[in-house]
Amino acid sequence: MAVSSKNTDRVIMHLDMDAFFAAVEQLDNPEYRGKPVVVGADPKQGTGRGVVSTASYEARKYGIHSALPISKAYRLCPHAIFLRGRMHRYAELSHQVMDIIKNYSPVLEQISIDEAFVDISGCIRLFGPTKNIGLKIKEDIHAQTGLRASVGIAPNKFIAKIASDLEKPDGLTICEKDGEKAFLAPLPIRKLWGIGARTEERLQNMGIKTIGDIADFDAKKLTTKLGVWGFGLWKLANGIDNRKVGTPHKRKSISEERTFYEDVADYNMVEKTLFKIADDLSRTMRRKSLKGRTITLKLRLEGFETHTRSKKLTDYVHDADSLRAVAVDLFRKFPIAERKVRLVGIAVSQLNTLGGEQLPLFDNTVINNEELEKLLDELKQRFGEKVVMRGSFLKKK
Ligand code: TTP
Ligand code: MG
Repeated sequence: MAVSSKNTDRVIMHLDMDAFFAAVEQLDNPEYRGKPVVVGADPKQGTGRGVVSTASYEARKYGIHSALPISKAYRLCPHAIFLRGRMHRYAELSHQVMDIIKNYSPVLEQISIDEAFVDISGCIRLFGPTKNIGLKIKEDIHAQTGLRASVGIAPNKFIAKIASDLEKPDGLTICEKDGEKAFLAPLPIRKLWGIGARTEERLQNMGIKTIGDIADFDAKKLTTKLGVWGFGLWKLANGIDNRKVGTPHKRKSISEERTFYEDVADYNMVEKTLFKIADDLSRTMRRKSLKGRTITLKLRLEGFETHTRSKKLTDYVHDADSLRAVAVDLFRKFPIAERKVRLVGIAVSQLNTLGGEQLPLFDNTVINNEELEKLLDELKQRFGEKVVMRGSFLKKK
């Protein structure tokens, strides 16, 4: 199979902050430095529910990592410092970091709170060879925020992302142009996007262990075995990826959920929690300028039995009232048979971006409901949760 595309002459950087939430806690609380810090749910002496958001590198030595049940983290290292997390502060530092990077190149695509791709092709003349740029950005971030980042620089996004992870923490890994295949070849296949344990096993059964093995495999055969996806993998393994920085990755859904401290039989409480989730989710969606048409209720019952129920609407929505109404309706219709609830969540899919339009703050005499909600969000963001409340919240039931 012939390869039609080659990497263009671009230099892409991927930057990922080290142990981000935990590092911020160690920054703000010097007494936590050098110690195992775990940010996540309350461990409650080992009986807590929920999961680890992240762990400092000191805590990772005990086997603690993101998404691990918090009770397990507690068993692995009971003397760790367990913290709930302060999203506002993390968001603040995230903005600061992104602003520092923008001094080097405006072509920046932030992909999570602590991660971004940056096209630095244009700044090589100004700042010298790629290694210097990487070092300078890392140093700037450290000098201005006190935090450490790991950086990967490569001819494309795919390799830059792999590279930033290779020497974490405080890493700087560079893959030069025309060195793509050699760079990737020795790496294990699980470093490729989308390869989970099952595909890994399947590929290993075909004698494929490294990315180099995929690159050398017959592309046609791989496509026959794995479908179109196989060809995509083969291209990546050969170091080919022409996605531009700034191409928004299309998010499929957005969701929010809560685990109860104890399974609850009080369905009123479940509905109240759905209200709170709808509020938070609506706020996040408005901040990201997203609307969606399918609303899904997620329900986990005692014994870990998980169900979802969805409703497709005729309009795209993101207002809290719609999310609440649909979620509660789906919940009321669910044949729950007096079982207790462990977790509830709401997801919104079939998303549509609103083109990031700006809210005209006070220059608009007529403010509709949607604009009002956005305005309240802005005020809350600036002055804190409790500064404003909608009239309907104050009404007694
Ligand atoms: P990551 O960059 O995946 O992790 P990290 O920065 O903590 O550590 P690393 O040095 O390996 O990059 O995620 C960034 C932040 O996002 C992380 O600090 C906490 C949050 N997060 C969660 O809340 N839950 C998760 O499952 C993950 C993976 C991250
Ligand atoms: Mg990180």
